[in-house]
Amino acid sequence: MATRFHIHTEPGRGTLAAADLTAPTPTRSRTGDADTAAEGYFCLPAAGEQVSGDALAVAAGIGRRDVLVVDGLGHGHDAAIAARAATGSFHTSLGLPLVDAMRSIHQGITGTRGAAVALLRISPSTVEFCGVGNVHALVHDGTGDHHLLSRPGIVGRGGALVPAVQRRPLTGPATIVVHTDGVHGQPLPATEIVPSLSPTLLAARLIQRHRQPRDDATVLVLTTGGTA
Ligand SMILES: [Mn+2]
Repeated sequence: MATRFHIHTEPGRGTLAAADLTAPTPTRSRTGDADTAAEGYFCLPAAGEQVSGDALAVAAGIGRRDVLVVDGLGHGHDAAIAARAATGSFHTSLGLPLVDAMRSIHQGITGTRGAAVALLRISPSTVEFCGVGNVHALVHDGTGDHHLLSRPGIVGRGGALVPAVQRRPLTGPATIVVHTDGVHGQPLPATEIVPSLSPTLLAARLIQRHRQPRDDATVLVLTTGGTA
């Protein structure tokens, strides 16, 4: 039996519906904002492909979530190998500052075709972002909409990487959207972020409206309760 059911309909645009099936004792109570910290995502392969060369991971720790969104160069099997290698390196570098975690992923996937990578560390009061290549992130909170900027480059290719971290304080509840360039080639316009939707429905709405079928497509939506 579903524990939550969400439905959203717009005239002429169809209906989105999602059912959540959750275990009786959610592990997310460890994050410190148990009632409002949630995630929803879609990760789809390019049209005609069996596997997606994008991947994502969310690791919940004490008072924070660590997030990876990776877009293996191109699409298909070899892109998926790069994305899987990045996911493995992400999990072994969870305790590190984001810049060091990015460098560790860079080393870990050298020899693959390379990837665009975004790392986020989200607590109720702050979001940190470290991105290299075309993965976009946007924070919507009470103060407005804020794009988080990636540096150009390819993780796993070439010499030393020079990643940088952007920090944003969060004032109250926030909705954070991270997406690869298979969902809108550019950063999504802030007007597309509808924070009243559940994370799963918002992710569904974004991928339904903005997916570019020739590429793998990933959108991840995270909500946070803030410090209030
Ligand atoms: Mn892509």
